[in-house]
Amino acid sequence: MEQTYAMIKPDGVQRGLIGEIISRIERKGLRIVAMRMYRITDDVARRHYAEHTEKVFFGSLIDFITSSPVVSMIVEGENAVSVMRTMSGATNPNDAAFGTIRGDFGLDVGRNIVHTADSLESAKREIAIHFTDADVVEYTKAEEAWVYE
Ligand code: IDP
Ligand code: MG
Repeated sequence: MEQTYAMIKPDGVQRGLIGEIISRIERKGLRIVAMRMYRITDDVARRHYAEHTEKVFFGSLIDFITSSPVVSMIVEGENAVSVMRTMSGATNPNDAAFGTIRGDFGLDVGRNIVHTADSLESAKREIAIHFTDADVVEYTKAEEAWVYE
């Protein structure tokens, strides 16, 4: 089982998409093992998006991600990292396929509703930024016998 990090960004929360997004994760058969709603601090935002420090959009990205609450999750399942990336869709919602979260709900690259870790290494780094070990709940879901062969 693999763990990935996912975040419903401020626009997803403000647009009332928390339930929709969590529902898609659940319907896929993935397991949420940690979840928290909070306002991201400037320091956490800068660490989360450290790879983009030099980008022209970095300032507006930090302002946006700290502007309103987010919902952070650790999602577990087979190939969870790539499955959650596929579920999110392309970074620019205008290029994202319909059926993906960004493709179905977004129109602007700066308001693309969700963040999902792009690799196992990023997932580990991001989980460590947003959660402690005590936040993680280990359990099995009865349906998993019907999700995995
Ligand atoms: P990702 O979220 O699909 O992994 P990244 O390239 O890691 O995409 O970019 C991080 C976030 O920065 C994006 O989700 C988007 O919100 C924002 N972003 C990326 N490129 C641009 C841009 O060209 N203009 C404005 N915002 C951008
Ligand atoms: Mg990224």
